[in-house]
Amino acid sequence: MAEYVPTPIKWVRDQIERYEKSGGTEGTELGGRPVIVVTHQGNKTGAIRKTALMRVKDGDNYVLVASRGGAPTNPVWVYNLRADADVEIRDKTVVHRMRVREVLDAEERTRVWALAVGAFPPYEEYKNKTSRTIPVFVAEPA
Ligand code: F42
Repeated sequence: MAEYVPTPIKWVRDQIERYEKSGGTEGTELGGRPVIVVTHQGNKTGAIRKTALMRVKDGDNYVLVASRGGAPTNPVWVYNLRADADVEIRDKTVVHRMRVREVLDAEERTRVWALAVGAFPPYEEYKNKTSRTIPVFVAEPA
């Protein structure tokens, strides 16, 4: 069984820990907006990794936005999802087994990006902060 290796970013690690330890009843927001926890597999270490993301719903699906605050480089969880599409998404007290796929179609990207900005307006600022194309994934029930 692979081992869970937490992120070195303390505030994120702490939020994920609070979220999960409370069974999804605490630590479920950022700035008053809902957050999800994505569990995925390290593509280099095979370790279990967890990432907190803003909750963006698209029907039964979730939209995962690799914004990393508009940083010039992708968050490395992108490479994990590209390598292994099987993830778990904790949305408060419910954990869903899901499969992710990267959004590469321009029309779909426009549609889901609008959903993302609706859920978390700062995504638009982040997009304008970097020349990087922010990777976007859709997670669908497995
Ligand atoms: N980040 C976003 O990009 N979008 C969001 O909507 C978002 C919301 C959010 C809400 C609450 C919160 O607490 C954090 C939030 N974050 C959001 C931050 C997010 O949770 C991540 O911290 C951020 O996106 C950076 O992700 P990252 O995967 O780049 O994290 C780094 C710092 C990290 O954990 N690095 C590890 C390390 O040891 O340095 C390695 C992690 C890893 O997956 N390693 C892989 C492996 O094999 O184990 C290899 C990866 C590779 O290099 O290929």
